[in-house]
Amino acid sequence: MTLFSSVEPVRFEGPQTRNELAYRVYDKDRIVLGKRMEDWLRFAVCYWHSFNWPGMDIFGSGTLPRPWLGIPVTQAMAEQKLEAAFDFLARLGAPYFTFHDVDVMATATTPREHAANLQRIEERIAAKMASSGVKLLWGTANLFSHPRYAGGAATSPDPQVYAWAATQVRGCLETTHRLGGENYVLWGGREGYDSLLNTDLRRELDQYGRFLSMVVEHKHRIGFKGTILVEPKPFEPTKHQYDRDVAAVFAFLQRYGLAQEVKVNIEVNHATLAGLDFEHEVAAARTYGIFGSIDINRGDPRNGWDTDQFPNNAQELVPTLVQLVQDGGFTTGGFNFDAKLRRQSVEPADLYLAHIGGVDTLARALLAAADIVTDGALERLRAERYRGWDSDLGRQISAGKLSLASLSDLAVEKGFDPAPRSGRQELAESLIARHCKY
Ligand code: XUL
Ligand code: CO
Repeated sequence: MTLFSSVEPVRFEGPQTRNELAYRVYDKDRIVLGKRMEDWLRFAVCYWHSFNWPGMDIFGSGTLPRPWLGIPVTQAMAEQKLEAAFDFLARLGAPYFTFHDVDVMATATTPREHAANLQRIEERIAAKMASSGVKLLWGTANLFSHPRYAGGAATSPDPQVYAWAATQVRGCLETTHRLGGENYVLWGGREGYDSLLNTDLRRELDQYGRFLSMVVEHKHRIGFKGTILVEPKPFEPTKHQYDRDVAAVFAFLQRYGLAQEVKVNIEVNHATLAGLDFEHEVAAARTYGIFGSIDINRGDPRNGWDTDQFPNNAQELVPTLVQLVQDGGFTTGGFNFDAKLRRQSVEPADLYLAHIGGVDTLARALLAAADIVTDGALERLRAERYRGWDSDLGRQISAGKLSLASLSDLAVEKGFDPAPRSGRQELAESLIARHCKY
């Protein structure tokens, strides 16, 4: 018996069910365009928000019953948490989970103790994974909570802090590898600055570039076949985070020769904090060839911070799901619920209700996207808009056959007078809306 045992295993019961602890749309074995729903969504429950977060905020302490939390966390507490976490994962029917090193292990004070404690819980996690069949989508090291990281981890002004970060990442990458993790994530929460006045920007970026190169070197040394992912976010906790969005990460990867080695883990609420649409970030990553995985959540449109709420608006997610369906799905990535309960959601059932709502939202968006891609009208509308590029003129420009001068000469000679044409934006928007019927 754990905190989460009071809820029966969550099953698909269809849209008519009156049971709130059932899936209405997510039917894991339902085939959508040749692939099981579970294999399209590859959803994960995150350890930190679901099992490690006690519901505190900057004005108040924890509200959620999480009896395994405390300072320090002992091995017994870490094991009690693991028991509860895997009970929840199994009852929810989650195929994957994600974790930070410090989420799962007993508190450590020295680098040696850190490695030992992680190793100790890893064996327990491995046993739980084997008996439950739950897989690891990704692991990551927490390089932002401990006071030592206040000035940054890989961008710290202190090389001993940098070495501590290396210890944590090495340990967590190796643990992720041994647990069969499909990706390894780096979110640089403290890799940025609060003031440029005390910051050597060039030095910090070079340190960070070297750190990421070491991670990639180590990945190959140990034979980890998963994907290394950087997670963009513009700010919070720092005023400016170096990995502010997909474009900034891509520029960084190119500068340090890592664009073939590292991809991105895109989070909805991070995209919106950066003033960008989530689907823009996904489109940018696909364009640059660095799309990896998704942290699914949402912000509050009237709050300017990372509220990490569970997604509940399928229509908002359809433009992203259309892209995913066009690509045939994730490769090593998945949808990780990097989302947390509100402070008043104190009952164990609330964690189930939150995830069920989120998973059904993804399933709705997937079904709508599959219909849109099958129907083809959106793709035709787009193709029609670029039709001119199939002409002789378009082909010659694309093939690089014309110089600036020859092109301008041609325009003058032919007297080009192109008339404005409809972009059909309203039609495209209506098309998305009318397919959202699940
Ligand atoms: C923080 C965030 C992290 C990363 C993992 O905003 O998204 O939880 O996903 O470190
Ligand atoms: Co995240």
